[in-house]
Amino acid sequence: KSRFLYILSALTICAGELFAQNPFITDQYTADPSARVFGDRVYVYPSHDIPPAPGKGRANWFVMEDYHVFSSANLTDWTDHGMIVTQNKVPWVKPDSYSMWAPDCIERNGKYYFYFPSTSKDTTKVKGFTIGVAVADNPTGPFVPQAEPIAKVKGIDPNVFTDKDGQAYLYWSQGHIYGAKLKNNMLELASEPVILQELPSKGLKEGPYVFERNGIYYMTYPHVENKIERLEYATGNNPLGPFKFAGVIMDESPTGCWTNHHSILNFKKQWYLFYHHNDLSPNFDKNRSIRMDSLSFNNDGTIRKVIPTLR
Ligand code: FUB
Repeated sequence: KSRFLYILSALTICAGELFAQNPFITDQYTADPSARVFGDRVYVYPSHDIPPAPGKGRANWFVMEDYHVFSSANLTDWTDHGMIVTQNKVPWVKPDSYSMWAPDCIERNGKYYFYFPSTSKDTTKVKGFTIGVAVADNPTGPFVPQAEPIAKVKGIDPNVFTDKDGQAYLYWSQGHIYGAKLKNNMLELASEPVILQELPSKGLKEGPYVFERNGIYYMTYPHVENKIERLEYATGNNPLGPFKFAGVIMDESPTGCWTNHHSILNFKKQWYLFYHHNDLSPNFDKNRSIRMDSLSFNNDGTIRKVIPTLR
């Protein structure tokens, strides 16, 4: 009997190695995955971490020059469609700032709107990070960046949610999470930015990602209380809240990657959590890799905690 159990456990380990999918992009560093279903494929728009090098950005920090988009019809075989936006081709971005942080992309009326944060070269207009848009006719581009960033937005981590009535909302973070309505052109705010109320008040909150399921609006976000980010969520009846804290989606990294940043989507009747970890760079957590795991809900709409498939 013990020999049988030994063989069974060896086979299980081999099968795990054979079918292990995480991280699912391994030829470059990727982070902050924004996953979307367009047509019958999943498209992932991540940040693109590059290894630190003299003359490139700030030492020991995030170094991010451009964005790629990846797609898959089966969540196993991924195509890299190449670079879609790069810092020095965006008119408003400070050249060589290497600060092309977490993006998002959404479709409206057959056009694809790619939102990305970076530092502005015109500090008389905005100091630090702001958010711009690049527009394309296809999910893989070519994306044409707007000449100016979105007015009245200061911060990082854009996320766009379109409600059932067609109203689109832009969310972003700057210590807290902000939200505002977008105009139909998807390029300008249609309301004054507000800080979303009743999320936990202590600690950094960033990386908002909003979705709706069965009439419940889920505001999901990484939250730092003790140095490392934990994915949490809050729920409400309205896209701009108020939201009430509802639980933890994923605990802090047990191996110390201090950021996590995610998106949640439904593809072929299964929910998935996309997130990141520093699997391919265990000694430097600013070179991260994107991962995914399935996610499920309890009958009352609460989210079951996702245990990452870390090796
Ligand atoms: O990737 C750079 C920053 O790290 C993102 O904007 C944050 O959400 C964190 O993941």
